Amino acid sequence: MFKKLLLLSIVALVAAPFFTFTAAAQEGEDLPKIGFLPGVVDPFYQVMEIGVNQAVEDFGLEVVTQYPETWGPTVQTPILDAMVARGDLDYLITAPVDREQMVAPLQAAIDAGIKIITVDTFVGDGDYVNGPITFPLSYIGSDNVEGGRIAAHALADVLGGEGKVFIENTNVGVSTTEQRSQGFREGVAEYPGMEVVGEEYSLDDANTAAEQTAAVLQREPELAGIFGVNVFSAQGAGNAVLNAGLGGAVQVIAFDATEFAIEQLRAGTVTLVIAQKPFDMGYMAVEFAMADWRGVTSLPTRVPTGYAVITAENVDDPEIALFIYQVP
Ligand code: T6T
Repeated sequence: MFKKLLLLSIVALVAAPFFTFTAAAQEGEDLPKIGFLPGVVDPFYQVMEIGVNQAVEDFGLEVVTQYPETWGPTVQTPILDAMVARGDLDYLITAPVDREQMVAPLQAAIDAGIKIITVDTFVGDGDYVNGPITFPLSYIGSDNVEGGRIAAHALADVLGGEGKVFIENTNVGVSTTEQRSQGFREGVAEYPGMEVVGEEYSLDDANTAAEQTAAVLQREPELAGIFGVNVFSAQGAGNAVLNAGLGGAVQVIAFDATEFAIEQLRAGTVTLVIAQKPFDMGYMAVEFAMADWRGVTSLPTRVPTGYAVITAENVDDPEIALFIYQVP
């Protein structure tokens, strides 16, 4: 199975599309101003910002970046409103933190003449052609249902297709983590000997995730595996397993390749780390803004960016290690 996963990771590496519509700005060219509004301060979005900044530099643009301190519409909405009120932004690259609740604030940005590109997360159902929400130019991000399935098959592989498993999630209403959970449940359902015995929501807080996981370890002494659906849920789950002295006995699959997750992989607490490609998301979103600015009218409304699947066996391969989220 690990061979299959490795193959999958290589396919994912090459399958990610790359667009080069744009060249550096010409002398005297009128240029757009970009806003970047991520979901929260975390290594995933910090690497995405590196991609945004690289593209902004390559194209000679200006960007205004604002980070919400914590996850949620009540924190992200006023920041978005303030970015709209500035009156000088042409494009907003953003990860909406709730697929329903961020629709109205984003619609207000559109009404003010700002074009939207969503990165990582989406609004509505993510189908910006036939879905309920079609105003964003594009949605650039991972295929999260597929990510959840990769996690399920990896767990099934180490567990021999048998055992009770648990999902440590973040918040209801977040497009990415909902889809990861969905994909994971679909994957687990393919193994008659496996059962999902619970799912908790930590509100994107690693300490809460650790407490919730610790309680599940107490309640379910036969628990064999855990899927941590993002940076903080995986971090909390890994710490709880370690504190309970169950490192290596309860398998943890970590979504998001932070340096902490990689340390836990090397220590044997985490079995597998699923890396997304936040740099690509950020870079391509700026490219799309520039392409649109210059008159390209057929930009894809959905760009899946692919994964790198990191195991103890391949973590030192430079072509894989490239996808670890390194924040200076
Ligand atoms: O997993 C990423 C991101 O894809 C998700 O939408 C929210 O959580 C992260 O930012 C990691 O903390």
